[in-house]
Amino acid sequence: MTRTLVTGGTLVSATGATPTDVLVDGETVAALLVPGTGAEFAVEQRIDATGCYVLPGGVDVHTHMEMPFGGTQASDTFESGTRAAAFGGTTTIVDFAVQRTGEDVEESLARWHAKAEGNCAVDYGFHMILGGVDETSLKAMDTLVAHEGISSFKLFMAYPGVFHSDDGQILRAMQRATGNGATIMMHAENGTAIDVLVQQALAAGNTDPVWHGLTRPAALEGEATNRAIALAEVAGGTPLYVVHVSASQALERIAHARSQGRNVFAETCPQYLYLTLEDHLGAPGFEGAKYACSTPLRSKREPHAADLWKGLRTDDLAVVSTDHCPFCFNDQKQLGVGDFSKIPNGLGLVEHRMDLVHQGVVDGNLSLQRWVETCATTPARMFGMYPRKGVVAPGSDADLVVYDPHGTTTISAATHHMNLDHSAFEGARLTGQVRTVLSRGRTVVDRGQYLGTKGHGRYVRRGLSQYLR
Ligand code: DUC
Ligand code: ZN
Ligand code: ZN
Repeated sequence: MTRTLVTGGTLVSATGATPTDVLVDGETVAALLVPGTGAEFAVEQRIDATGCYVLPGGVDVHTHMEMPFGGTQASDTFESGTRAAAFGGTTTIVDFAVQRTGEDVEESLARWHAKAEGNCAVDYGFHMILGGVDETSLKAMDTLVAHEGISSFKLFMAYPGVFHSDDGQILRAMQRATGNGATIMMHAENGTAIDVLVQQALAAGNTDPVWHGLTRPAALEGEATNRAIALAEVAGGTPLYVVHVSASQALERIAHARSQGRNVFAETCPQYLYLTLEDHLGAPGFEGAKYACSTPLRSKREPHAADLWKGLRTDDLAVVSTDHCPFCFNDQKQLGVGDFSKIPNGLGLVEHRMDLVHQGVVDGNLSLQRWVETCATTPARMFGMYPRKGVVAPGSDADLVVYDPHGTTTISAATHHMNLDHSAFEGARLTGQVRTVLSRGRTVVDRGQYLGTKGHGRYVRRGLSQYLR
């Protein structure tokens, strides 16, 4: 068992930033020490973190590794995606196992375990997508919560004919979750109305990628979010977590519910904080396809991004995840040439979330503590992994990031580690740099070198949300 002493750094947590040395024994944190007082400990490894932050490893609770979607499959495997996550300072992902209508939930989960087991560089958990809500899948929810370490289920108000659940199905799943304590994660967009707008746009000859966004208006994200909140109330106060919030209208409904004390939570993703409908999805030619994700990028003429940063400050948005769902431009995004509705939806960002949100700290949009809270501590608490994950404290898993706040990270497809032939943030120059990453005490990344191994990452059995009020 390796003992490691991390010295000279400033430990940043959700509550503060204090010069602290960290003693790691084997896979866990053994002690937090007054700087310079660790000489008595015999250690095999010393990490000099002078001038750097020391943070809990990032927790990305929304990824889709090798997910079959849009007529193809997300291009990162669990192996490549978790390695890329490690490079970016994320040491835990929670991915989505998928059950489709007619499929058995437990068999679907077993398929996802088979994809991930023995392949991951960092630890991983699963949420379950319920693509078919019926008596059998409802019963399976109880089993997954009680025995499989899965305490959150994603439902879709979008994608009719693929993942969509109608309001009755949503209500029934929420009622079940109220009974077993699970959280319902909601993709809140009115998919039925969106499908009409998509057909109308295509019939009018509007086929470019920007129409992906124009046919998914913010009002329909707001409407669906409001409906999900109402259904959760009717279902007895089911914990509701709205995923990938991009629109002010949705955030407003979430903030209102929260002001009433409801267990309504939400995440946003870096793409919605920085990229826009006009400049990215609306890029000339077919270039915009690189930015097609759902919910879509929003207009820079409206205050969505500023509202999202504000929501992160006030905790109306509790988490930043990535919705990492990468598709290569060649062959995959190009399925949508001449028909925007056939562009596989998704961006690849698992490697860059910590840096992109840190840039928000540099720009004055977020405090240092809130960076750690939204990217590590709250996601761990929200999805039942705390204090094993999300905090550097005695007994916690030794998932640590040594982060140089004065370093520079330049994002490029030429240098990133995701299995993706382009980057949504190509050329972005960010202040801050991941220097060293430990996953359960093992150094997996150091100064740009990968030192981890496939299969080091273990399945994390999760409990119920620890963020309810
Ligand atoms: N949105 C995406 O952009 N990709 C995967 C699924 C989703 O809901
Ligand atoms: Zn979604
Ligand atoms: Zn998603």
